[in-house]
Amino acid sequence: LALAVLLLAVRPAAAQVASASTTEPAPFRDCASCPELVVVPAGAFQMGSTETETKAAGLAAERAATERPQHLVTIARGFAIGRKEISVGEFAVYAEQTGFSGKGCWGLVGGAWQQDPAADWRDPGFEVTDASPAVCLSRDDFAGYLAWLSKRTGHRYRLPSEAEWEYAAQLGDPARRIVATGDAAACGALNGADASLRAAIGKPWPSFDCDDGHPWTAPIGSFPANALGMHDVFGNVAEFTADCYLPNHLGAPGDGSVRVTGPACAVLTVKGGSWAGEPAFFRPAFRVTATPQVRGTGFGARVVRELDSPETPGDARPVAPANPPGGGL
Ligand SMILES: [Ca+2]
Repeated sequence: LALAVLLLAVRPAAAQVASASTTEPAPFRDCASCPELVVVPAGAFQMGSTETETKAAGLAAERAATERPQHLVTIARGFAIGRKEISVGEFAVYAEQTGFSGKGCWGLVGGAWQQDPAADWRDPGFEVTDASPAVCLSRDDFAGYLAWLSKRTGHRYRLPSEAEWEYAAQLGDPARRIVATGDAAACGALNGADASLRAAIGKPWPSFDCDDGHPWTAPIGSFPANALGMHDVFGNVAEFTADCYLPNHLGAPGDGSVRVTGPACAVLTVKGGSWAGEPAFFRPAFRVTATPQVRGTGFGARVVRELDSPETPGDARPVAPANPPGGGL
């Protein structure tokens, strides 16, 4: 009887916690070498930034204008998103099975971005392991990986729309902790441009005044997860979205769908800032551009996997702790 009373007393509180978006859900995945996923519930948010936010961040006025106007976006259907950025180990399974090859990559050398025709995702110009985020891959390269993953699992994998990415970034950091992160705390929160990068390139660079231990990419998941269980949303690698880039949010869709300008995008929107990103970049609303074919050491991606029903992962398996991502089939 005492136990029953206790359960009755506890149940309402537990239900409340489970329904709160800040509860970190259990990750799942569709196969042992597939990316780990977390669920992003349906909801609505204000996309873009306010003048107060960009002024406080010290963002240049012309960049700030790209984040406006702020507008309401309703995400009617929940989706699953990568718990971490796509890793070298995960991409290697695809590359081995399909014979993928692609060389040539933009890297930061001595404080300037330079194209290295010999660099690729296995050898981007700094040391990487299976646990590193996959870089030196274009949006088109990742599209091939996502199509292969969809065929292999029977689920629809794709890049997030810009709105989906920004929604997950906001929902994962409801207190805007990252936005408020200053020089002292930044190096424990994310892999951005820092003292170790300045030392590695031997040149001044806009950066945090602290050392996060990673001049280039950090192994995925090295920094704390957000409230949705996602790691490295800000920093590490900037992430491709499916959206064609437009210079501001005028006329942007209100339903979270992909923004398109024609049959193919000339330029895409990239989100999140990278290891080379300066402090003002690490905000949900920040956006930069890339062409669909460009490969760079600061560009990577995170998967979206559509849910079979609005909030359930379907037949996916929970993640076994002894089975790390990219650890083989
Ligand atoms: Ca860093």
